[in-house]
Amino acid sequence: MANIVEKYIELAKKRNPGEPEFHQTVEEVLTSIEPVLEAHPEYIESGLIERLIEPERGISFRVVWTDDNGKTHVNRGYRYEFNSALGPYKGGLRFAPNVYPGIIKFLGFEQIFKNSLTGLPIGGGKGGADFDPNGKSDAEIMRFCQAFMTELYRHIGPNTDVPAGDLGVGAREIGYLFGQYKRIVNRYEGVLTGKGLSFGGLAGRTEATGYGIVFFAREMLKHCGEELKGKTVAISGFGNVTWGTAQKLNELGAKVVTISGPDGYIYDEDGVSGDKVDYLLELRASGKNICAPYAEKYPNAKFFPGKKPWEVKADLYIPCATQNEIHLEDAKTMVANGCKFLCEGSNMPTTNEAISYLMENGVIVGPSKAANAGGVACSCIEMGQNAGHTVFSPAQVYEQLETIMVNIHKHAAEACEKYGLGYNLVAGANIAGFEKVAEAMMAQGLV
Ligand code: 2IT
Repeated sequence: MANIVEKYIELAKKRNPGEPEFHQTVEEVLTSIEPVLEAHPEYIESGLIERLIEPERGISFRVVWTDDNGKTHVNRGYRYEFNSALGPYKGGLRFAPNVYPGIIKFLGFEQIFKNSLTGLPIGGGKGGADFDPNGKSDAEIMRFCQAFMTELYRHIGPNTDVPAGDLGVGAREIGYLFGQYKRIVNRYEGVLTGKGLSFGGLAGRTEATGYGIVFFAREMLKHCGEELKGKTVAISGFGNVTWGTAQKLNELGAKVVTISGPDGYIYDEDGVSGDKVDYLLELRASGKNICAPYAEKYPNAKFFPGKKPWEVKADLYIPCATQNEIHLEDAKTMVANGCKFLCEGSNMPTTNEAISYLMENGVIVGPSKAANAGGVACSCIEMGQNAGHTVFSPAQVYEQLETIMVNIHKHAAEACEKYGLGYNLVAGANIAGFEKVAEAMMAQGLV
């Protein structure tokens, strides 16, 4: 079976040259599901894996907009509609200068299994543009979003493909994208999630990803006979996910000692709590140089320019910034510092070599596709709220979110157990996510 899996990994590399992020996730997922493929030869016979690694549809389009000085700019927009076996394509839009097909395909592929793990009826997709929102005026952001949607609208719909935010796409961008969609199609419908509360957005969606990550981490610790209370936690990033994560960690009695930005990281021995957590939102709005202003405002905090927080001694590490922020060298430092738990907040923050090293050295790893699924789960609840022409209360949302995260952990833990892999959540999440998609694909025939 190892040979067959190797063959598919090679196929993905050959068909998608120069896209290492996509190769990385295909390798991670396919290697994990080897035992399932052994138990189900019909999956191989029906070309299921070959179909799974090929997006159902990939759209690339020109986005033309003018800046405030009247200068014309041309960007490239994308939407990869990866898999619709479980429901309409669902996944965020990322606006960042490094966006190219390899990033969107990695995120879209991850999204298939993440969405499956939520237990909700959503397929996998992802999109974005190589547009840098940093330093742009509000009017420029609006014109870009309108130009982007002027092409995207024809490919999406509440029962077809429902985008949301990701890095560089927050409530403001979703608002502009929604306004343009509505203007073009002349229908008021839940075609995007992460909307503002005044026009169909879900209470709690902003903090949902971070809260979900902490619920997942709590379940990991509980499984190992430990609790979050009193634990020291090193986290990275400064955006919505970091904010929600820090908030919930504080609420559950853990101590957050780091945050990070493009300029380095902050070590705050007193804990990032109270108004310091709210201050993250202000930092986020500024978009750049996070640490220097934090250290200025809270002089007890230490600023380590150009460094990552993984050199800090902590009980639990939660990367919340972006992909591949933990490399093998970081993993070695973490193990040397006695790390026991890593819970991935951002999508694929750890390289495959780093994950292997951590697991070989007894670290429990909670993979992002399971741990950060609370965001997309709440997006699906927002779709339901819009389709039902109703409004859910924050309490209703939080209760569902917690139940979903507890179940994701349970199903991932059971899946690895079932295949004799012990408590291996990386394999368990891939297997549990895959099993449901595979069953649905088999039932729907060769499409
Ligand atoms: O990575 C993710 O799960 C997201 N950016 C959220 C996707 C969504 O559709 O809410």
